[in-house]
Amino acid sequence: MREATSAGVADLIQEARAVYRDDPVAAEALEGYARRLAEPLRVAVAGMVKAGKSTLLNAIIGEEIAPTDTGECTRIVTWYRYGHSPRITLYPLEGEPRTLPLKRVDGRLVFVLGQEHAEDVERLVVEWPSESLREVTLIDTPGIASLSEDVSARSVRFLTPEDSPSQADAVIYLMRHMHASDLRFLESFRDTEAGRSGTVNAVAVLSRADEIGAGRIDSLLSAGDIAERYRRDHSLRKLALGVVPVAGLLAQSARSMRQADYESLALLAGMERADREKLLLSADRFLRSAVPERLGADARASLLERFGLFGIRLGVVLIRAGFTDPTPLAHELARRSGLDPLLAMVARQFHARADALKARTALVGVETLLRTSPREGSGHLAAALERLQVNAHEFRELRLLATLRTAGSTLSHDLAVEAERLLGGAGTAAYLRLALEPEAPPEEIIAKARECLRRWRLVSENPMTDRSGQDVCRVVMRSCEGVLADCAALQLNH
Ligand SMILES: Nc1nc2c(ncn2[C@@H]2O[C@H](COP(=O)(O)OP(=O)(O)OP(=O)(O)O)[C@@H](O)[C@H]2O)c(=O)[nH]1
Ligand SMILES: [Mg+2]
Repeated sequence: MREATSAGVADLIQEARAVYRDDPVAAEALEGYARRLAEPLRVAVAGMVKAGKSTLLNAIIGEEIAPTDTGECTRIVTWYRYGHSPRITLYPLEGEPRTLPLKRVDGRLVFVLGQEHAEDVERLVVEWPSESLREVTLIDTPGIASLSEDVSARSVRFLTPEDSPSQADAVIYLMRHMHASDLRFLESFRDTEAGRSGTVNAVAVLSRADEIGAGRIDSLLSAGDIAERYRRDHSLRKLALGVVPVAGLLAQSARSMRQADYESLALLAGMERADREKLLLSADRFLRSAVPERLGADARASLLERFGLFGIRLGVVLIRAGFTDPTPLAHELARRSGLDPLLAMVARQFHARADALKARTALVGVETLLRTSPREGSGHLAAALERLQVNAHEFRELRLLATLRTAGSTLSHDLAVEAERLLGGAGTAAYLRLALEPEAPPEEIIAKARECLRRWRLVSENPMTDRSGQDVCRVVMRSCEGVLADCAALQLNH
């Protein structure tokens, strides 16, 4: 993002603070937007009840700190942000925030709410010294469409409030199958950002992917096929920037694998194949069987809870294929869980655009304020807001990407696909825009960017290209020029 845009948005907020200085509610909101600009990007993890949100969040952070049981805490919006030392703060709906004790049971963090009921808590904030939280604040949300309407409403209010921008800049949305209610939620998340800043800001996860083929060893392949189908699905394509299958439980447990897990898996790997297959036919059979003798009831239950039948089967296959040390085995299990492609997508789509996404949230905030409490003398604010929205190239890219995905374009299919890529639809790095290898040297980047620029100029000058097509060409050409300008600046700096 160009610094001028960031600075422009910060200035706009300052001006708005002067206009609204006698309105404490507006002033506080504006102060919040200004703070948000300087903080890490906020990414919420959302989805239906038991979609696997908290488990996936643990996998991303690399520690088991989000509760995944059925306790009160799963009903509270919980923020995980970077802090030098661990700390949990409870913000009640009424009264002062208070620090909760740090308690671990069996390696897991436990929130001790004391007298408080989930309904009376506005949010929990967990500060944690995890590297993965330096760039992004993750927010765990209670299940949408849960049996309790109140719990569901909390998430919806938090993510898609009616008269302010969403508390989250972007969403990782989990679904086990695609339901109408998933699409409805994604639609309303997109629509909170609607109006002139309309963009698509969610990535979708086909969650609990290991359960898709009833835990068979090829489950993740089937999940991959389904995700591919969803990716092409017309209604979802408009609402999510991509779909990836992830076995969150496997990812979480692999990242925190213990010696005891490894020993249990090794015992199973040592059994006769036919016996083992019979044993692993169902969770019930696995828990109740007397073989292998040395695998006690507690160890069985723990292994099943932590890895699921699929994870156990995969672990055994891998040990038999030569992964005979816990560390390489854990890495391989994590690799196969599908977590890395999700992290890469989040990095490409969210981290790389963090400044633009945060600036956009702030603009939506100021715009809403001007609409809901108009003021005498705020004309210059409205004009500055409009200038930023129309002229900042980052916002034009985001808007056009959304338009191409929702309304489509009059361009040929191939050109539309290339336009999406050049606008940063697959990520904003130059090599991604230009479909080059990550290590492409600057000369290659420059040559390809010039070639694209030439081609798109020809398209724009072609009499067959109509007005809306020309609009696309203009923004795409500007994106190509942006890549060239960045290369030139880099070379100057060397
Ligand atoms: N097999 C399998 N089970 C999973 C996976 N992810 C989560 N689970 C299990 O599903 C149950 C719910 O997981 P959570 O992570 O708490 O789901 P959630 O979406 O946070 O649930 P709520 O917050 O209560 O809506 C737990 O028993 C998890 O162990 C997965 O990838 N595979
Ligand atoms: Mg949860």
